Amino acid sequence: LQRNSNFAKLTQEHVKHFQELLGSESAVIDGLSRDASEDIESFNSDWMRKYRGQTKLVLKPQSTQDVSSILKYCNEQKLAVVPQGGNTGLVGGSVPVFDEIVINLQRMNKIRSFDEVSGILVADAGVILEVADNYLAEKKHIFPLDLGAKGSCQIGGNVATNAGGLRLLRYGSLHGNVLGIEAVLPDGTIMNDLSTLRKNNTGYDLKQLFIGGEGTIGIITGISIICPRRSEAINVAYFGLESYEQVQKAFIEAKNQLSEILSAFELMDGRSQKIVNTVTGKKFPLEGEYPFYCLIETSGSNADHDSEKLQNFLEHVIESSVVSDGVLAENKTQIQDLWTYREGISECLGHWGGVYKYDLSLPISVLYDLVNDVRDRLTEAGVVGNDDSFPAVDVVGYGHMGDANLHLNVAVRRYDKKVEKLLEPFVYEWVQRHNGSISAEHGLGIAKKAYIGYSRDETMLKLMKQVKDLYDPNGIMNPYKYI
Ligand code: FAD
Ligand code: 2HG
Ligand code: ZN
Repeated sequence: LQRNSNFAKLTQEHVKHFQELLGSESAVIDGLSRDASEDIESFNSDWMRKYRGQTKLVLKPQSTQDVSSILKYCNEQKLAVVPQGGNTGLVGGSVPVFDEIVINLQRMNKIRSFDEVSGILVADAGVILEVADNYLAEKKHIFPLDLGAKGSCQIGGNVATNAGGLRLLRYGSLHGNVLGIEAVLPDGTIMNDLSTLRKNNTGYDLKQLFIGGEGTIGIITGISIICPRRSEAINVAYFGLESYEQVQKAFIEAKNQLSEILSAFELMDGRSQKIVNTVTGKKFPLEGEYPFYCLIETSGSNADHDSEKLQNFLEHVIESSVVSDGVLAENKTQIQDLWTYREGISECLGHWGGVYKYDLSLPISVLYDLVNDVRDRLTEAGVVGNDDSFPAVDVVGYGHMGDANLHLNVAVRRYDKKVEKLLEPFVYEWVQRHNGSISAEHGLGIAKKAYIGYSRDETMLKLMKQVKDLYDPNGIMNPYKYI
């Protein structure tokens, strides 16, 4: 990959312009004049520390108008930019590849309005997901998205990646929940589609292009989103199972018996739980060890009714030998503790140095076969094992079972060409053969750029390129990424 020479290189004059434009000097993290390389490092490298750019400038606009002025100037000057939220993305989309200017939304962090009757929240894109959810909790509502990175990711970043997360099976995707978007196009045009209408059939629904667009056609500055009532009663159960067959049976039973109160059905294989146990030193929630575990959450309005339902469900699945053992959280602390066994996996996997990550949609019946096939493949090739001489530590599978979304992760001690060659294109071909998607919820960024063809045909790619060219004719918006 080479730097596109059509893009201008940052000069003192540009920096001076931005300093004047944004007022306070602090809006510019590192101009050419100051050596603040330490400061800038965290904006240049991603959460996994896998991708690293070399920007010399981070801009932190405080208003939609700021974003508009910045982009207008960048477009005129042919300065390439990268929109950045909480920088928790897992496909290298939020950091520069070369010297693109980072436009970080962290200062655009105001809740604009909340309507208690409709449950519609309007907020700046830079509001941190957990902050938005805490605000909504006070109003007895819930943000219809939750994920492990909630303490750092921003709602604008969530929308830009069309994040799925832990409760999609209950609340649905952002494509349905986001009602409006305010975004700035590369030429500085403000697209005000910040509708708070639930229904609005007036032509093309252009905001959908920004949902999951990964910052390639504009910068989202505000969103309006419909938020459900927060459930009074939350219950969590964690259980161990002997096979993936049993996991599928448990899922059918959960839908059958817990139906409208089911809010999460998550899958963790035994190896992923072993890794959480090894890295954190936390003891397993259950006595014995099992090849598979599931975490079920229910959210409803009647605590007694819900616990009874869950209790009955657990008794039933244990009696019918679908589930081997299970535990029910008895209070908030235990609920949170059980969730750490699921939410903590990602971070723990990074413990040895690196991770090859695959975020896949697959038909549920074959979902775990891929993990077995990949593990066999790496084992046969002699690259996975317990001591330092092996590049790979383990192959694990976990994910959002309720959405048929598998996270296949290969934890490694070092990134290794041999391991990489064994994994790719093998994984992508496997997914294509089973009519899956190479990205269920993380997006493509730079990590999956070369593989989009496994999930989209030539016609689709051509149409996407046409959209990109229409919105961003100079190509300044998050270049070198998937499009
Ligand atoms: P960033 O990482 O900053 O950016 C992501 C992409 O969006 C980039 O391409 C960037 O250019 C673009 N972007 C960011 N803000 C804007 C904006 N305002 N306008 C236009 N483009 C923008 N993802 C899931 O889907 N489900 C999960 O369960 C999940 N769990 C995670 C758990 C952990 C521990 C971690 C580290 C990540 C997880 N992720 C998950 C991935 C990540 O958190 C999400 O993709 C999240 O939505 C990214 O938000 P962000 O603000 O950090 O965006
Ligand atoms: C999750 O569900 C996230 O925990 C992260 O989507 C998955 O790290 C991963 O591969
Ligand atoms: Zn996930």
